[in-house]
Amino acid sequence: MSKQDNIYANPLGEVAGFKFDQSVVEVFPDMIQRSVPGYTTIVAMIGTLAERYAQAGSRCYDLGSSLCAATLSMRHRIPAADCEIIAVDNSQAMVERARTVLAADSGQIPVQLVCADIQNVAIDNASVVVLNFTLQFIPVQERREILQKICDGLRPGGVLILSEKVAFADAAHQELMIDLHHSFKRANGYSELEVAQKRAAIENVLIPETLDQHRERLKAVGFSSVDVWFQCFNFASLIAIKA
Ligand code: GEK
Repeated sequence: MSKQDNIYANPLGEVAGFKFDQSVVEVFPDMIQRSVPGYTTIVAMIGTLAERYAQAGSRCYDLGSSLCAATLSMRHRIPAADCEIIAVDNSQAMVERARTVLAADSGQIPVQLVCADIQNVAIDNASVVVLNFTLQFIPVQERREILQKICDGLRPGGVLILSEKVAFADAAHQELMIDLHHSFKRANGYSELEVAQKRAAIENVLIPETLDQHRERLKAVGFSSVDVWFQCFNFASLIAIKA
């Protein structure tokens, strides 16, 4: 069981920008579960999607793997022979903890865990690539290059699963979704202070884009079919298929 996330429970004079450091690693499963509507379902369905799309003799990538939740979901559902999973995260603290998570798992598919920036990792011979709430932390102007590299590194018939916090062009709808997300967090035990301080910490670190922006860019880099397969409030997951 992961410890409860109390990082923003007490008033902080100045709220620093959010970082995936040791204190976050300690509470990460609790934090993401109580903060991202649909997280458990999305992780489980990444296994279901990988079961369908992983090709024999190919690689599956989990980019921004944190504690390898999506990696393990894929590892236990992929029936294709001779697959390998590459899990990448640039937080040393996350990677160290993920190593112990993987060591305790009995799955048979080999997993390569790499501490690196996803911007510096080659994508090659891929059939499934997962960006589960990771692209949102990359500067907006650098996102296209990563998506281009992913599309180029996928085999025909391969897929990218892209989960993101999203924004809405309509101001009233945007406000409603943010409000409902905060209600979700309060229902999960976060106080007003925790919600407000986390919001300040994440403001310049996590930059959401609209679903249209995601769709257009995914099409522009070469994906033939792009659409949403899951959404709850301002959290969505898209599947992009390479023909
Ligand atoms: C899950 N996918 O549980 N390169 C590599 N890793 C990065 C980078 C980067 N440039 N930027 C951020 N990260 C996971 C959840 S969490 C989402 C993903 C969240 C890593 C960062 O260190 C963190 O572990 C992860 O991306 C984002 O299915 O906390 O909202």
